[in-house]
Amino acid sequence: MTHAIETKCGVVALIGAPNAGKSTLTNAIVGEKVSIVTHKVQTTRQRVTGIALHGQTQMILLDTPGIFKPKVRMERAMVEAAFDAAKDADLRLFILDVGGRLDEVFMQETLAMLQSPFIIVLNKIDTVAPEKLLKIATFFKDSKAEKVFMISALKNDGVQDVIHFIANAMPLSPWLYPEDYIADIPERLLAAEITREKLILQLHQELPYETYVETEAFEVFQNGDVKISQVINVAKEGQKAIVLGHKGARVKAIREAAQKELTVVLDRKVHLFLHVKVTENWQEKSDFYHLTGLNYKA
Ligand SMILES: Nc1nc2c(ncn2[C@@H]2O[C@H](COP(=O)(O)OP(=O)(O)OP(=O)(O)O)[C@@H](O)[C@H]2O)c(=O)[nH]1
Ligand SMILES: [Mg+2]
Repeated sequence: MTHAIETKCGVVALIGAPNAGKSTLTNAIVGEKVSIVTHKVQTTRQRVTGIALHGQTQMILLDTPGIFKPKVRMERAMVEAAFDAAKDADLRLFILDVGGRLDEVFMQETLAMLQSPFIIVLNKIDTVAPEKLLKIATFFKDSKAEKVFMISALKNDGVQDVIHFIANAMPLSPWLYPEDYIADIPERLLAAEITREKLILQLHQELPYETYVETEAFEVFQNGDVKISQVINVAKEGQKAIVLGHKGARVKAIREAAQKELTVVLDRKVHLFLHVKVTENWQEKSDFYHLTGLNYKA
């Protein structure tokens, strides 16, 4: 008699404050970059699905926008997307930046909202002294967490232990994605995200939050090359000048960096075209929400 090998598969939500390192950890678990990362808060705006295999277990990772007190529509939609992901998951990872200011009220409130089972992941341990780490770990001593991990997602320190724990916690199930899948994101949205990452990295003001990138055309030519046309929407005329830069130098640098990465990610020659457009109040327009899968009515 033959036995089929039992496969496991489940959904894991990564939750935490903005900039805690959720996307960095998602990428570290997947082993490839599937979610954009920058030093600025609110980089991730919508749910991003990364997929990783560990032995016979497929782990579907939901990277989410940070949890914070939302003020405007887009922020409400982002926070809602994070909590929705947590609700659907088989396991939750609550990720904290141990190097940052530790807001006890925030931690308590988030813990109170998180359903079980969840684990706590203390990230960026490369930035603090062991005494501070111990103090933080003590804070979670009586929480309902299954376990507290101390890692550096950036330096890939401790990540294997987290992967191991997640894989063990997944339920018996067929895999939901083919074996070689590492992400579930439409190519147009992925392309827009990559450009947005380069945009944030090039701009130093508050401006990144006032922009959104939209892929208008994604054409594959006979020879396999792809032409991608995108619009960088900004909220005001003055912001357009900032994105363009002196004689268009900044948008050129953004274009070159994004094109280079897209060529690698899509594994084909990419011709990227960027247009900067003023779209007043884009955060109040429903198109943006439909494109990114956020709830306009949040
Ligand atoms: N030193 C150090 N930096 C880290 C570590 N993990 C992430 N970072 C950095 O922290 C910053 C934020 O990382 P992200 O992964 O974008 O954080 P996030 O939680 O996804 O942020 P949002 O999407 O804005 O909510 C980036 O500059 C990362 O390089 C770590 O273990 N150590
Ligand atoms: Mg992120």
